[in-house]
Amino acid sequence: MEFETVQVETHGRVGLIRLHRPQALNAISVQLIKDLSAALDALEADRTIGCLILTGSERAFAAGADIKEMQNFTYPDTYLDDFITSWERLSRTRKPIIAAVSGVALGGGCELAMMCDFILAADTARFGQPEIRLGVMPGSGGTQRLTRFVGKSKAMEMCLTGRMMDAVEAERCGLVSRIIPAADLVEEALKVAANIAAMSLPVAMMTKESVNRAYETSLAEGIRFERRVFQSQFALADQKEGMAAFIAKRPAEFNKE
Ligand code: DAK
Repeated sequence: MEFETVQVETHGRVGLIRLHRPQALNAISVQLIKDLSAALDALEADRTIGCLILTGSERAFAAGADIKEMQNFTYPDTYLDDFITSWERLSRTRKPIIAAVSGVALGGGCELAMMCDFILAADTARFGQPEIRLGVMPGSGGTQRLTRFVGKSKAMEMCLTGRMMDAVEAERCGLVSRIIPAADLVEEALKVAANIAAMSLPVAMMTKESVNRAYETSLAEGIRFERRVFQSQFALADQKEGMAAFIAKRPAEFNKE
């Protein structure tokens, strides 16, 4: 798979997408969103891929939307073009996807990371929503997702001042799941992703869907959804395999088609 602004590698059942605009700290251009969406489409269509990773370079996950490209956008450009919708492709990813963040994840970069299922952060990671300093506010979920991750007080402070938080603060407030030494970040993300990819793919996807329901519905509706999906899993060969393997004291072999 060849793209202008992202690189795609597969490692067994793991698909790794690396944002790649080194000259601009991976600033997110219209082309980058197109390439990212196409890479996601391809990896999601491939049944041998069970988990995805989105990462950047050591210096930058992504320094935000491309300010040089955005500077002269007009209101009709942003409203009539597919600017907003195309960014949402990442949040519609059905397979599990991990953000592996090293260096800066700012503005749209922080928003992309938050669209993933969880964030593994290098000890060098820095997160922020600095859009207000450019005379705009977060436009791709920053005010909504950051608030759900870290609560109103910290989200409000981050969005109103544009200050960055480091990896330790990000872990403390629940934005990232774990901090990893920068040199080991991708290797550790690959291990975590391989572990997830070895699970039953439909069960992993249903689990993701169910956790996400917690953000979108009442507790009673969410519990009902979870129960129905859980019940449906008894129709899967992977449920028979997982439980038989436990009883036989052997590793389970999921995803046999
Ligand atoms: N856009 C374009 N170029 C960027 C960039 C960006 N966001 N960030 C960095 N660069 C470029 C720099 O211009 C510089 O290019 P040259 O001058 O070498 O040509 C190169 O990358 C290296 O950057 P620096 O020289 O500045 O490097 P430093 O280490 O000194 O500083 C920094 C690193 C990350 C602190 C700094 O570059 C910085 O503050 N960058 C801007 C961060 C920022 O403000 N990000 C928020 C952007 S606004 C939307 C969805 C989302 C959004 C909007 C709409 N819709 C769906 C409608 C999102 C908006 C944003 O993200």
